[in-house]
Amino acid sequence: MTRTQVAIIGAGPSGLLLGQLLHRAGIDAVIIERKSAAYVLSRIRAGVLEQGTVDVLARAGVGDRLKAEGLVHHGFALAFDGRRRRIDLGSLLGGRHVTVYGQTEVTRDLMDARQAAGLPTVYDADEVALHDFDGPNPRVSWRKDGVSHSLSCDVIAGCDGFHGVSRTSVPDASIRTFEKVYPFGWLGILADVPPVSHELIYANHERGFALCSMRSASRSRYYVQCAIDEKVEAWSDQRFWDELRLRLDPEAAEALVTGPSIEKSVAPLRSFVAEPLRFGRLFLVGDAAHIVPPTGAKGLNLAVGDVHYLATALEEHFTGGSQAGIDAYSATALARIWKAERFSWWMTSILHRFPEGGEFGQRMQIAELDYLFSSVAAQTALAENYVGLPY
Ligand code: FAS
Ligand code: PHB
Repeated sequence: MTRTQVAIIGAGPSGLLLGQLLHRAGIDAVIIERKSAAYVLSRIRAGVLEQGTVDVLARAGVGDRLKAEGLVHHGFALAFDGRRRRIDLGSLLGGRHVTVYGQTEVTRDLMDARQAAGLPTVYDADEVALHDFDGPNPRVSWRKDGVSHSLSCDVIAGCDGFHGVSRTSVPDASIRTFEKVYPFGWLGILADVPPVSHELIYANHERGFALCSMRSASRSRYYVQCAIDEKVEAWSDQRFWDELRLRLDPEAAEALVTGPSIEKSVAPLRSFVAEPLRFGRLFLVGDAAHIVPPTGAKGLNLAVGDVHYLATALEEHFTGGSQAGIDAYSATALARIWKAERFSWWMTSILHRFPEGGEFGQRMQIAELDYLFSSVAAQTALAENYVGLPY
């Protein structure tokens, strides 16, 4: 294996989905992944899929299990001031909705499809490096089991996440980054207990933000806002359940079913965008290009949007000889990315405790939430961003 059309760096959702769409368009691609497949599957991340994401996964031929097992949600709740109010996505948006289906399952479906098609994926690749992507003969090299490898290609897709090698391979003078680091993190728990509610609950509480989510009718995913330097070791399951219960409205606190954690972790929150997303034959995709605080459930969905744009552009290029799509990729993707960055920042700003914001800041949050539930226009704006803006 010394040449392919597209070298994809990273076998997370972005890389696997791009590989799947390119395969269905008859375009050869090789995925080079730093970790093992088991490690990639062990990461617990996103849970809410936009309708656009569901449609792209169906187009990629990996939508069957999602259709059978995904939970369609027509609304979600915002809890504040001791009360819980519902955002009725269905009535606000004429039936549009979101689907709850864990990123782990999306990744598993994509891995299974790639394996079934016998497509080349290199796992446990060390020292992955990108070469000559500013010219006509880009190349990717890596080492595996002590052997050096080199792969020539026409295009490199940097799908290797925030800590990957692709973005950092771009000369500093050629890239601009925009970043906001939030003064807190999320402590998340996964447990085989029934969810406290049939829909998600986002809670603004004086002790801090909390989120009640799920993966199925028998597996729940909960988060509480925590200190930016919080250590997961300091949180027994019992301490987590006690803190979560304190942040829920009385009905939810009463209904909460607790149990042993399957996974427990702390995630930092940041907003981040790199511009542009194209450097000669290198294209940045997903978390390699941008990060959002998970409050708006946009991270995975934004990655799918990037993949949709790039796969369409590469198909036009390789099968039709057109440059238009790849020339427009960066501007087209960034227009949608920045709108999702705004929404994720806004959801984070109205739901979390910001100590430095003081009493006035907290009153602004309550005013924002009160206005939201006094205005159909405001609720519709929230709803259309939550279910996903058009591609
Ligand atoms: P990923 O980071 O998923 O995948 C990148 C892949 O590249 C990884 O497999 C990595 O091992 C590999 N890689 C890295 N460096 C490499 C190198 N040098 N060479 C080869 N391979 C390399 N989004 C939500 O919508 N909701 C959430 O609740 C949510 N929670 C999150 C919690 C955490 C802790 C994190 C980190 C992210 C969370 N996200 C959430 C966002 C997340 O779901 C991402 O948007 C999604 O994983 C993006 O997918 P990728 O772009 O494929 O990046
Ligand atoms: C999740 O289920 O992990 C989840 C759901 C919605 C969010 C963030 C995370 O906004």
